[in-house]
Amino acid sequence: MNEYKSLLKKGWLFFTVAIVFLWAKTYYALKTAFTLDIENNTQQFILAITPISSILFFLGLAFFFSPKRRNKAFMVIYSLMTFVLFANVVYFRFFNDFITLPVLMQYKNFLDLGGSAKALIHPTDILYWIDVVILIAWTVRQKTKPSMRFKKRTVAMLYATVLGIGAVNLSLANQERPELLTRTFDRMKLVKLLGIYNYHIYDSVMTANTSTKRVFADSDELTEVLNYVNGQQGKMGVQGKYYGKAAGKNVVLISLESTQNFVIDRKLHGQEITPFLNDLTDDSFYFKNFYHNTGQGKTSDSEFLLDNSMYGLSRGAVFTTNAGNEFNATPEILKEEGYTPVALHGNHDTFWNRDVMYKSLGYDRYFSKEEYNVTEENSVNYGLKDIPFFEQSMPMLKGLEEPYYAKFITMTNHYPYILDNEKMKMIEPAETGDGSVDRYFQTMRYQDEAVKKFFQMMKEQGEYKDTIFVLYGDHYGISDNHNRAMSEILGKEIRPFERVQLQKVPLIIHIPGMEGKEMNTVGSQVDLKPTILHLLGIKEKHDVQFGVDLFAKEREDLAIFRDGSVVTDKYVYAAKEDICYDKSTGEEIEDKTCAPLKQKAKKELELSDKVVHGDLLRFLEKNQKIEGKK
Ligand code: GP9
Ligand code: MN
Repeated sequence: MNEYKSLLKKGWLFFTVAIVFLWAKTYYALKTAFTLDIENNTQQFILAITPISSILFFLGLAFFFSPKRRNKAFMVIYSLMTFVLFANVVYFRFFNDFITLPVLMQYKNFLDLGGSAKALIHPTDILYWIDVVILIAWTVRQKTKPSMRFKKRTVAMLYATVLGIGAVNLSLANQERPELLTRTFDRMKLVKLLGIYNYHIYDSVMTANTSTKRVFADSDELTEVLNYVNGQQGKMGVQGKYYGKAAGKNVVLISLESTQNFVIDRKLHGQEITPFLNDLTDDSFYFKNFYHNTGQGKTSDSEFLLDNSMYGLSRGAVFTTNAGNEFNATPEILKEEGYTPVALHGNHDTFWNRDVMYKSLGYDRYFSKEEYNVTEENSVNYGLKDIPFFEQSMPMLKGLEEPYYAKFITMTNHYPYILDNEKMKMIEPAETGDGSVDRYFQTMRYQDEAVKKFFQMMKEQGEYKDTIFVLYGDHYGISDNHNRAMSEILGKEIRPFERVQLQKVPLIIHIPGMEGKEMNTVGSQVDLKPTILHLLGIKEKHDVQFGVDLFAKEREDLAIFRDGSVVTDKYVYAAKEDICYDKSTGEEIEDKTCAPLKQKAKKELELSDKVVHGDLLRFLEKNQKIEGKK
């Protein structure tokens, strides 16, 4: 009994209980909140030991504080670790991904999240915080007694244990996944094999690393990039069949929020989900094998791809991490050709750092929430509903000097897919029992109606026939976390093969007066810039772009995803699982068939990242671009 008392006195019991609490909830989160896909016993073992070393390491830091402050320091560290865990749990529910430091820098966005964030927090989440309350109460009660007092030797032993467990963890992880630390795009594996806390240490090191890249970058690196983009497929000289066919016309871009291609021509309860878009595809170029290449930057990534023909980053959003870079974006190029480039969107101008980034991209004006009349009734979720958004945009469009390049970004079809008014619900929800999936069809149907109205108004305003319309889905709306409901909707099992192809988003290029055509070409958002510029008859100078005009005859059928997955006309390579499929049969085939594709994706993504991290286009400005213009 005395021994027990002395342990209690020295704070051993408190320390041990805290470790067990934190370990238990971390392990619980790793097992239940994240889909980590544990393949064998070693991985299971890693998962169990992986939180221990980091928990001991961080909580142990409290011993470097004076005994008086120790309890407080201990609880601050404990709460911070709980917060990190909890934030990841909530983030994962929607993004199916882990938080990175650059994502945290976008905190301004999170403040705006409102309804989306609330929908992601469950009542049972209180379990993640109960232990914090218990431990704080315990330290308060203990106030008069000495706090954790361990001998120096004990603390040293504690850290030796941290090192020991850490080393075992790392060597097992390396066995499971060679090159784990260099394959940065695979956050899922990092968390699975290193644990959530160690993952964040790794992520911080990576962030520091990339920030130094700009400082050390030089123009030789740009030469390497130019050699690649000029060389591959001889793309610089390739002119599509429709080159110059829309010269001098206005360009209207419509970013369709969370719109995946599977909704096109699909019926629910015997009703079309997107009746207007379905009709529009008949007299447009409809690309039905078109993919998004977005990463954590979501809509902003799709905008970046659209205007620059470069990839977003593997972590964070270029819009927030590199808004000060030099770019050679479509708005800037078109402005030189006499166009008025503008963006229109019913959310705050700071969201995704758009106010800053649009200037870097060369937009003349950004009509944001501040310019619209946004009321309680005409807004839902993030901001202005799509129909009033288009309605109120019409006079703004009218006031622009022609030709214009106008990017409309819709928003109502955004997670958690809410319509607050019965009149907006033009189709019954689906009945899978998964709320997000079920409501998705209703907001989608509403978005379709909004686009239909917009086309009508363009006709009424007399602007329709002088304009070309480019409509594209910005990124997925239904993440892998909803595979059960999605397989019910699609009537088939969702394997990596299907999951990759579900990343198709519609691309509809409508040129009034021109006949429609269904296009089988495999392409992605990175191809939009050259496609649009070629339609307008504008030839690239010395430009860094990774995409190819979708109408170019010799173009390779290719879509490279941000995570390294690849789709061609023949193969589907799922990077996450490292599986190669035959596209026509859906059967798994030998790895080596996909090896060159995998290599190419790696190379292309690396080069694109190099340009962004090193801000390499600033060198282009000085040498090649000027030379090219002469
Ligand atoms: C917000 C809208 C949605 O302005 O673009 O952003 P997302 O969450 O889809 O990236
Ligand atoms: Mn979006």
